[in-house]
Amino acid sequence: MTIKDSELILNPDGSIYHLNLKPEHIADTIILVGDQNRVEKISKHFDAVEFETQKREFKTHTGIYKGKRISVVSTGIGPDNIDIVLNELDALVNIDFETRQPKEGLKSLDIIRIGTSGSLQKNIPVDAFVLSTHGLDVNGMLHAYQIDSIANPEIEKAFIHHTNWSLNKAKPIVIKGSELLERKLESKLTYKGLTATAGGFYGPQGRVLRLAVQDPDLNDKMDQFSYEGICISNFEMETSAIYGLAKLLGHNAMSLNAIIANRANGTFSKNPLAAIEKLIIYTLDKLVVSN
Ligand code: R1P
Repeated sequence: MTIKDSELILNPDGSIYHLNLKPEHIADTIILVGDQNRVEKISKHFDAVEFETQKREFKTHTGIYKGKRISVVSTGIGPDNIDIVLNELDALVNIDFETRQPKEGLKSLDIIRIGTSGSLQKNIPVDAFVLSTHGLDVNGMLHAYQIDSIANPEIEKAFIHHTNWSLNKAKPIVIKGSELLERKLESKLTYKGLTATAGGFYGPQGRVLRLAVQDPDLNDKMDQFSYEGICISNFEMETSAIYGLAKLLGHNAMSLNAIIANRANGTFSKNPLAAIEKLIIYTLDKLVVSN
């Protein structure tokens, strides 16, 4: 089946619509960051940067770190942007742009998010690193896809029951990250847990400025939720969307977040930039260790 011009949109130079990339521009290992200014904070550690581009919030640097080819791509904020980034990265490796058809023998990318996040647990302090064993999707973007094969109905049911989840909101979905990448990236420095992914920063994550939220107790209930020893470690805006689309498309994904706020005790990191820098160096060095 040929994919129509309106569905797979290419720029006049043959690059993909939003990311502005051609297939040869990306490595098989991709680091995703939210903030476009974080891209050079990673690529400054590279031995060499071979390619750079930016369109809107989507900035890419591809280069070599200690002999390994890596691309760093900024996603901007939120699950809607992840829909664009994951679909376009997959198209770059798994769709032939000439014939506009999926390639035979699909390629799997390693996709690692280096993000910032708020902890929901008192015992996960600011400046800690969290590795997300699962994404807990509470934003709904993934419901546009056929997701039965990636869902975890038992944990989802337990979460819906525990929080008395409103039927007016998107049904929560739990998606597991890549066990392969989890083993590669974990250490005694990484706290582990379920990472909740919201579709907004304020109300959707229970922050009240001037507007009342639908369930003011939701963060406390999330903090107390536990399923067979798995707790909800943190709240951010990308992980579950990355895990869901990566799994559906056949890629490996893992999310690491520097905790810059502790929502349970109301504290904020004194030096968030230093916490992120530490996580960047930690992740780069873990990625180049051979298994
Ligand atoms: C909100 O301020 C943004 O910061 C977090 C959230 O997930 C959201 O994208 O991550 P990044 O620092 O990676 O963007």
